[in-house]
Amino acid sequence: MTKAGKLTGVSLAVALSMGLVAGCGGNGGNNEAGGQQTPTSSGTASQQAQQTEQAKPISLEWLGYDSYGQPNPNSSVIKMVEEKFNAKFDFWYVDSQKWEDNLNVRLASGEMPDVLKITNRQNIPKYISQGIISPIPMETLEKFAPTYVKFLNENYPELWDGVMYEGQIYAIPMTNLNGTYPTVVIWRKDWLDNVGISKIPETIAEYEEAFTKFRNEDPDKDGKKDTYGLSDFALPNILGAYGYPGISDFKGASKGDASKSVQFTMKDGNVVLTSIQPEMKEALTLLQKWYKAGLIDPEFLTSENTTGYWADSQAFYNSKIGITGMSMFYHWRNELNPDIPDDAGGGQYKAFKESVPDGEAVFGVPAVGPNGASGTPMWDTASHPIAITSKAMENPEKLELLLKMIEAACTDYEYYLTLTNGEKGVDWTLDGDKFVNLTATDTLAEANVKGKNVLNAKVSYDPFIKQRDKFDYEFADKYGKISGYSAVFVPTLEEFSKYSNTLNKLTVDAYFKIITSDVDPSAYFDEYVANFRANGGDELEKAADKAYKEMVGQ
Ligand SMILES: [Ca+2]
Repeated sequence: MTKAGKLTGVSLAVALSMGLVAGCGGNGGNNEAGGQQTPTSSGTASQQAQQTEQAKPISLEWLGYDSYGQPNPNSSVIKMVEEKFNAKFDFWYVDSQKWEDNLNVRLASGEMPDVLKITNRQNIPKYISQGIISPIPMETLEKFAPTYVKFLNENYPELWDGVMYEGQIYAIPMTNLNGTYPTVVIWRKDWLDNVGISKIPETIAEYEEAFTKFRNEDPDKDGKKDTYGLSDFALPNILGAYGYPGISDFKGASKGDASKSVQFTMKDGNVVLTSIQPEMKEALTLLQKWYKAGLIDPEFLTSENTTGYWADSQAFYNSKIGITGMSMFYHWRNELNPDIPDDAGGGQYKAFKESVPDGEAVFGVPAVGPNGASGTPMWDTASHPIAITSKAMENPEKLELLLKMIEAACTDYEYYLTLTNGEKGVDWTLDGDKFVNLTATDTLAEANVKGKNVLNAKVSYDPFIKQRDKFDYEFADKYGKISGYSAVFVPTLEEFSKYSNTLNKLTVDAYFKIITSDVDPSAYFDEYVANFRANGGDELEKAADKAYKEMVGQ
């Protein structure tokens, strides 16, 4: 049905554009006349009716963006897209601070946009059961957005999982380039020099040697034994030398954020919980040894971030520890951008240099463990996917239009820049190859009003981003391409809300206890695992495996 309709539309459009309609009144007019009788005698009138019908723009009720401000329908960006695609946009605005609540009210009253951003992928099954979103056939995606599909398949294949239900695709994945760079490893290079280590440590043995010297050989040369190797920000890196880090953020987990310790990974084709894997026993055994040897700052219990922005490490700024991490390449960017006046590097690098002007902070790599494992935790590589609603699916041209817009956003650089950065010559310009942002100070709301970041449907196409923000991503590619661990996406589970707080607490208590006391790591870890399983861990793991397999259609 839909296919036949679509083909008719296409062939008519082709006929019109070639000026072939005249003379084929009885032939081409049959489907498009909206069921009305078209007398053959009034050929000219029916041609005009057809042309008007054909020229009528496809309208889209649009909520395919992060709505910080209400887009001005007369802005040049919106007008440009409307002309390019013969489209008419009707913008929904949902306060981004109250997105879920405000959107639910409108959906519940029977209203529905055509294009819908899915802020929380966990909502997909709910939207399906409410009849709000419809499956998108892969063949349609490949037909109208081939470049985008190829880009996903080659760079973000994992993202299809999060938009599926019972094996069908319900939204178009959107990507987060920064999430592809694992959290960083930052060393005090001047300390390494001072203790006679010329190579940035790479293996667990090399890490241990550096930490031992940092503790015992006065790397800051003040004559006092007042330095340590590491604190909490480097712990996931050390766990990662053995396997998926059972806690990805010790501060967050100990403050009760269960998502920092209750995570899933795949083992032998099954979804498993990370913190109870036997590799963690080995890692914790090592950390206990390091703690006893004084290599770990005892204040790791309350975190090296004692105040301010979460990525700040006061212990590192104050020359108490020789390694930090947990944050992104741009936080610690230590090369200055010649195009930014008075550039001082990334925010955390700047803070460090203000505290220790002669200190040297450099990028390292995650420790490689005895079996070759290594990696730091990664942020999500997914951004909010974009769905088409069941209302929009009544007219196949709407999905087609959405996909053509997505395809254009990853095949035409200047078009992409217009969608994300505004009007050429007004909001941005190109100086040779160099992108120059003329309205970088726009707030998110101001940007939306101008039509920036509204009609790209959240597409963020890596090759274009790297072309636009060349300095940043050349830097990122030089230092940030290290190994990392990213969690498997699992749909909403009742068991997660039911058990995750208890499980997080058990994990935090056990990990801290093993590191800081002289319990037998092996026996204590086994006891923890048994406790964890008995207190909902087992049930959660089984539910997660089942939900994952249901989602991908296994
Ligand atoms: Ca000292």
